[in-house]
Formats: sequence, C-alpha cells, structure tokens
Amino acid sequence: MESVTATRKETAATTGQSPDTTSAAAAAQSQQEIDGFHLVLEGLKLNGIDTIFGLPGIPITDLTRKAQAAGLRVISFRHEQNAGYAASIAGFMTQKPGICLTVSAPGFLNGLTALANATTNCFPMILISGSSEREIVDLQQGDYEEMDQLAIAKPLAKAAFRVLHAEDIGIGIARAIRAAVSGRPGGVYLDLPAKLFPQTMDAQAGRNSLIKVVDPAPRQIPAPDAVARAVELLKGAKRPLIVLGKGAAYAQADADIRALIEKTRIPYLPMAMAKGLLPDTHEQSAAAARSFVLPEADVVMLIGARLNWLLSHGKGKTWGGKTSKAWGGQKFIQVDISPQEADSNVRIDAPVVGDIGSCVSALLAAIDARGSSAWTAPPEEWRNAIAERKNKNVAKMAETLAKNPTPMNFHSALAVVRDIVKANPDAMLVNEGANALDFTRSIVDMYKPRKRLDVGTWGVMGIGMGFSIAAAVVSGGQVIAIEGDSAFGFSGMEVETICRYGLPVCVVILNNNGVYRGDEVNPTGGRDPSPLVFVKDARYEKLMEAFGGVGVYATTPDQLRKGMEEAIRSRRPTLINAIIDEKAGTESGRITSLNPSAKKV
Ligand code: FYN
Ligand code: ADP
Repeated sequence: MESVTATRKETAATTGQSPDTTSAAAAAQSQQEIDGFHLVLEGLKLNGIDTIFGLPGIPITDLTRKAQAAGLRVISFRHEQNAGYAASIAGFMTQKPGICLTVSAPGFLNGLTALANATTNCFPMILISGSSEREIVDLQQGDYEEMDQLAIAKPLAKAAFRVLHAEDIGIGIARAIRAAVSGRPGGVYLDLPAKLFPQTMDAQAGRNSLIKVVDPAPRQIPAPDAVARAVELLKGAKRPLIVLGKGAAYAQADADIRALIEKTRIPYLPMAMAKGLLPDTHEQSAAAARSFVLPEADVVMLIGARLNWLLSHGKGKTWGGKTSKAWGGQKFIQVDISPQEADSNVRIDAPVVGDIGSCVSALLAAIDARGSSAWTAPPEEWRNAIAERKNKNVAKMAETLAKNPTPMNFHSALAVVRDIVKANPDAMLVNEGANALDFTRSIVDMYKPRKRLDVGTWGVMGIGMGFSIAAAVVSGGQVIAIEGDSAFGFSGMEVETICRYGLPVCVVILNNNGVYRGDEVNPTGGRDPSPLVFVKDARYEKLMEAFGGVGVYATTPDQLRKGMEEAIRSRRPTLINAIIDEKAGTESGRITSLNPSAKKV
C-alpha cells in the first residue's frame, strides 16, 4: 500500500519536516489519494470527535496542524499528563471518548498516568501516540524514542490497538471508540507508528474504509428478575440507604435518579463526584450524617459506586463491623454496568447489571407497578435519626464557618467559595489536594450534576489544570479550581495554556506553605528545609500575571471574595493566592488512617 510518495513523505515525517512541502507532485497526487494523517482525522470527525488535547512533536506535529486546519479544536498543552487528564475528564463530561495525542516514548509515558487513571475511574478516553519504526523497535536497534508502547500500555488500559496500514485506520478508530465507551468505560491506547501517517491510498477507498460507529455504548437492560429481587429487598428495609457514585453522574440519567430517590424517600449519600446529582441541600441527603448512616443502614443500594477504599470495602468499623474487616450486617443491592463488580468486597445480595439509565427506569417501573399505596417511605424513626445527626453536624459546621480567624484557615476561605458556588451553580468546580480536597468536599455544596470534578478513585494529585482546561473547553462556562499549594505544583505550568486559550478559569490556591501544612522543620537543624515545606510566602499569583492573566494576593476572606467575583464577572484567567495559616491542615487530610506514619497533630 505504500507508494513512492508515501516513502518520501514518510522520510519527511520522521525528520520532523512537513511532508506537505516535500514535492508539488505529492500535492497533485493527493487529489486522488488520501494519506494516513487525513484518514485519522476524518475517522475521528466521522464519529463526532471535535476536540483533541495533546502536545505536538515527532511524529504527530503535522497531525495537530492538519487537525486544526480540518476544523477540529486542538488544545495544546505544556505536558502530556495534563493533556491526558483533560481528555479523560472531557470523556466523563460528554460520554464521548476524550482524545489525547502524544509523541512517542517519553511523551507516551507522560500520557500513560492519565490513561491508567481514566481506566481506574471508568472515564472513556483514547490515548493516541505516535511511535517509532516497528522493525527497529522490535530488534531493539536503538531507534529515535524506541519503545514497545503497545506492550507497555496494555496492562494499564481497557484495550490497546496498533494500526500498521492506512486501510486499517477506520477499524482501529472504531475499535478504540467502542472499547472506550461501551460497558464500563475506560482508557484505550491507540498506537500509530510514524510510518502510517504518510501512507497513501485511493481517496475513495480510504473514505469507504472509515467506520461511523453505530450505537457505541448500547443500552444494557437489566433482567426483570434482578430488578424484582432488588425492589423486594429495598421494600423490606427498615433503614435503607442509597449511595450514588460517579457512575451515576456519568450515566446522565439525572431525572430518573432524582425520581427514584424522591419517590422512595430513601436517604442518599453522594460520593464526591456524585455531589450535585441532586442538590446537596436536598432534605434526603445524608452527606452530613455519613458516619452515622453507614453503620446503621440495613439495606444499601449502590448506584454506580464501587465498594472500594472510599467506602471502606463495605465492611469493618465504618460499617458497624466489630473488627476492622468484619461484615457490618448490611444487605447490598448494586446497580452497575459491570457484571464482575458484584461480590468484589462483600456479598451483594441483589446485583442489578445494566446501564444506570435502564436500571433506574426499570426500578421505577417495578415500584410503580406495585401501586402508589404499596410503597411507603422508610420508617420515620430512621429519617428522624438521620435528620437529627445531620442538623447537629450542619450547625457545628455553620459555627466553624462563621469564625474569621487571622490568618485565614481552610474554613474561613472555603466559606467564601461556598457562597460563590451557590451564587454560580453552573460553574464547574475542580478540586485537588489533601486538606484542600477534604474540606472543600464537605463545605462547598453542589447544586447541579457533573459540576464537581476531583481526584477520584486514585486520590491522584495533578489533575487540577488539565481538568480545569477541559471543563472550560467542554462546558464553555466558568471554572473554579480549588487547589492545595502542593497539588497545584503538579500542573501549574498549564496556567500558560489557560491564558493562551483565554479560558474563564479561576484558580484558588489554598496556600499554607507546604504539603499538608507548612510549619515542619528539619529535625537535624541542617540547612535543607523539611521535605514537606515550600518557599514561604511564595507568590503563585505572579505565575498567572506572567502570561497575561490576573493575579490576586488574598490574605482575608473579603479579598478572596472580591477576587473570585471579579474573575467570574470578567471571565479572565485568574489565580488567587489565598494565604492561610501554615499550621492549618492535618497530615493526609481525612485519610490519616491510611498513612502508617501520620504525624498526629
Ligand atoms: C459532610 N459533612 C458535613 C457536610 N457534609 N457536615 C456538615 N455540613 C455538611 N454539608 C460531614 C460528614 O458527615 C463527615 O462527618 C465529615 O463532614 C466529612 O464528610 P465526608 O468528606 O463525606 O466524609 P469522609 O469521612 O471524609 O469520607 C471518606 C472518604 C473521603 C474516604 C470517602 O475522605 C474521600 O473521598 N477521600 C478522598 C481522599 C483523597 O483522595 N485524598 C487525596 C490524597 S491526599 P462525620 O459524619 O461526623 O464523619 C494524600 O495525602
Ligand atoms: P465512586 O468513586 O463515585 O464511588 P466508582 O468509580 O467507584 O464511583 O464507581 C463507578 C461505577 O459506575 C463503576 O463500577 C462503573 O462500572 C459504573 N458505571 C460507570 N458508568 C456506568 C453506566 N453508564 N451504567 C452503569 N454503571 C456505570
């Protein structure tokens, strides 16, 4: 399939020179022929992909140029990991695979953390990386950026494919899209060797080889007996609880999920990225009574939430078990698209396997079929006990938030953020850090679905700017990023990207001069600082100013409020360096128990 033209273009591609400029003959021939570059782009466009997040370089530089010329939006980053995180969260927001494009070996590896994170979090994403010459790589003859990328990606991806011939590009893209979004979504790797791009084939045959994927994420209807079993268990419960996970948010079945909760009047607990699926101020929310409802519930229905570490594996003291691994006595219903998820940690008494939209609507239909008088709300005793615990926690929180200490602490700064988010419920909230994450999660209420994006299943630091950029690009609206000063450091250089694309992102750094807190000292009295502290009084806001954005130095809640309000009014890229007490913060935030040597403060 490779023509003379292809070989010439290929030489140009591997030397980084634009193949378009190699010869006039190539231009004439391209009337009847299509090359690998255009087949890739047309294959993506055919499937509704309109944005690529990436970083140009050999051998994909020209692909990014041609993508822009072909009308795709190309968002070019400073580091592939951030482009990867952006692609993955775009996938979460849209149910379409987010595309991350990288160069070979090192660029590929930089994108791989994001790919693995996407797989772990069930975000649909395709990492497309250029790669070096197969024959040389396989004989380990020392090619430029030599690496067997496909083999390395496989264990970290839901699926991994390589395309060697132009006529297979359509199939490769179709397979990657299906793998990313069908069933449990995940990260997919697509390896495109440098040699593929300049290959040419007959244009008509090439276009015919492209595939528009039909029904990429088919509905999966749950079995009626599984639905009946779940409803029976729920109906017999004295102290039922629904846990909503980010799978429920991903499913975009918002109205039915709300109807199920309101019709059954069962209290619910949102996992972090499910906050806002119903407004956090909803009277049935048990978020402020978390440590009460988990051990006390008798039947728990999980909707798109796994019983992993974030839910203490469904057992142990969090769930009322007598020892750290003992079952607490709850019966579980699990609604999930993955048939293998049930029984992964404790017995699931009623698995309901299917897509959440279909499952929730089947559950609603089964409840309705019993007639409205047959379904009664959970016992008042249960609802009152939750309300009592919740009111106590909310009152305690209100008291803490009302304080105005000098310097600011997490609470007084986040009281401002809480008001701003309430006044701007459509804004996207990105959140990472340790204390900055944990306090924001419980203090800042969310009002709409899929507005909160955070570190997810892995507790990964570094998602901040990548998620913010994607959130702004996909939603077209305001983004507020609440960042620990340590967390921000992982992706801070992307403020240049934010400025370059003029995105309405307001970054707030809760700056306490270090990892967890900023008051640690070197125990030897030596010259080096403690490994946990940063430069004191660092002026992070100047980083944004350096690229033409707005920097704000805020030492009081009023300055923080003014800075955020102005950022939202102007839609200008803004970084607010919110100085908080360097003694504020606990080692590992609220997950101190997972840190074997956590310093108790
Ligand atoms: C929650 N709470 C509230 C409210 N919402 N009180 C008042 N008002 C409101 N609105 C209460 C809630 O009942 C808890 O108190 C407490 O606040 C904390 O709530 P949260 O955050 O829901 O619960 P918890 O125990 O922290 O949740 C466990 C967790 C969570 C594992 C799900 O910590 C988590 O998502 N952690 C991720 C950590 C992470 O990834 N870190 C990154 C690495 S950091 P009680 O009911 O009294 O307990 C590296 O070091
Ligand atoms: P959280 O961390 O919020 O608890 P998890 O990531 O642990 O959420 O769980 C998400 C679950 O949702 C996964 O088990 C995944 O299989 C499931 N899931 C994702 N999308 C869908 C969908 N459309 N329908 C059903 N289940 C889904």
